[in-house]
Amino acid sequence: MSERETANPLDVIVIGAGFAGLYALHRLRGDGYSVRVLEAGGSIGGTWYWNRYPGARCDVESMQYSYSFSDEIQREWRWSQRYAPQPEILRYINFVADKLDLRRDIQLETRVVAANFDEQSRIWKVRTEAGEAFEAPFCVMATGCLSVPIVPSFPGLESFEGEVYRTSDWPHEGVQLKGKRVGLIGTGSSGIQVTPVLAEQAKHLYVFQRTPNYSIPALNRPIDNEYEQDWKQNYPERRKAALATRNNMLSDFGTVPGSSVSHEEREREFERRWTKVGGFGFVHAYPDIMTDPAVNAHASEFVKKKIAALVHDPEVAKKLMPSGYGIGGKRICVDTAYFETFNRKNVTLIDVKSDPIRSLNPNGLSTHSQSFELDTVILAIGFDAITGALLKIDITGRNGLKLRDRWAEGPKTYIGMAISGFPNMFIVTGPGSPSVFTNMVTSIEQHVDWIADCLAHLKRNGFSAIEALHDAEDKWVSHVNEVANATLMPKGNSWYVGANIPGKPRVFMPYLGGAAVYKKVIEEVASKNYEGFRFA
Ligand code: NA7
Repeated sequence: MSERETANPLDVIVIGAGFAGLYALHRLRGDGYSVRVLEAGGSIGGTWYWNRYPGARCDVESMQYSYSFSDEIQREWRWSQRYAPQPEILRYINFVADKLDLRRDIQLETRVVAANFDEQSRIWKVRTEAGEAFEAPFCVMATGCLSVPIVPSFPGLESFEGEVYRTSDWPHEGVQLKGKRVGLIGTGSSGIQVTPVLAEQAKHLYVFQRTPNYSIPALNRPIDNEYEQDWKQNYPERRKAALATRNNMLSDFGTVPGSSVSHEEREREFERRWTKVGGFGFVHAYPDIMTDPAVNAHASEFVKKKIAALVHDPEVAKKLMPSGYGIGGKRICVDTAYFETFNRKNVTLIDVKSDPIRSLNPNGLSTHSQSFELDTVILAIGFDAITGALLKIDITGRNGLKLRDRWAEGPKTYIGMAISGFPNMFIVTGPGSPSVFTNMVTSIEQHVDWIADCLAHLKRNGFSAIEALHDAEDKWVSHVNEVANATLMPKGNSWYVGANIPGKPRVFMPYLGGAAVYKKVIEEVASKNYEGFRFA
């Protein structure tokens, strides 16, 4: 037991100090609990602490991708761009932490490796990599949806004599690429963001692409005073309105089904959104874009046509065009001059689907039919998404039940926040919640507030434990699957279904019913005395 804990018994252990953990600390401390946040990183910020590769940027607009709980904070902070770059988001997070005096309850460089629920005492016992122990009746998992990078398994990687970097763990001091031959592996969101910046710095950039992605121009721009003031003056109403949308964010959502308008009209609308709206706003054109195959196919073809127009070499353009899945089948990317970058003389695209990577060697990388001499290899190969961080911790619930066994066939939660057999443990934006399909910051606030209200309910009623019921969980999981299967989204080999991790059960993990519907569901659960839970 840590000294600190002996001196001051904890009520809640929060694991993770990203957006979720920080707000959990603020809210729960404010409610009078003694809280300790344990964070693996050397500083706070979670996703925005680790993913500091050049070009890293949020795909949700800055004025919305920020905490809403404090009007003072949202008025005081000034965003510079429509889509904030990573350093600015990290500065914002640190600003909030200082303003709310959060740091005194956060322990950094503390990786949690195990959490056991002691049934007798109804206490979670948490152990860290360094062997420290913490105890508290409640545990909040604020461990993030994209926080466990995939460990590369390229044969010969260790023999490579150049430098190897991961976008998900970029050196704080930056990387010098001038004059270097750089190989980038991975063309997901991270690869697509980093490519144009690497191309400007490197002597030559080789992009090793396995699956092409649908990417929409961000149309990023500086925030002008008028736009900022408009938001700031209308923040309360806009935040409220955002909660009534399917993504917890305001966007130019089309309401007329794409299937009910002509091909020409859709074409005009896609064009308008591509050139004037940008980013996710492109797919917000029609409510049936992810459900109607014809509308989805039209949007997909439109993007491919744009790629053909942007990329001068038709062979390269063809390689960059997704095939075999429609837009949304994998996470849609948002870029700044990604496709155009392949017009540069110092950039080469290599299709490693048709010619897979065989190995790395001291001087570079070999595919089955070619060899590339490289000075630097950059890995942007993705994450063990949504469940990775939870399963990395050895979590044991009642009766010695291991979460790893419980979820062997895929994650099961009740309303994305609780797991049957694991009392008093809450997940922030867990599997079975809308999570990555929403403005994460808003969803985080919503979850933390729900959890705090739930703890208040326990206190009021003199309960010491709460646990999701097996039946309620089963019903929720069936509902999550049913809703996902009514869309085209589970069809792609995406990290949404765990397809990027060999052997991971293929389950569509986020809830696709929409954030507004989900809000009603969780509010109703609470209003019905936490229906679907049992208390002790
Ligand atoms: P992603 O989106 O999972 O992308 C990973 C990329 O790496 C993707 O193009 C993969 O190809 C590729 N990859 C992974 N393993 C290999 C191997 N072995 N060989 C070649 N290529 C490989 O991760 P990101 O970090 O870009 O983005 C994650 C999320 O962060 C993003 O969606 C946003 O929400 C923010 P594949 O598609 O599997 O064929």
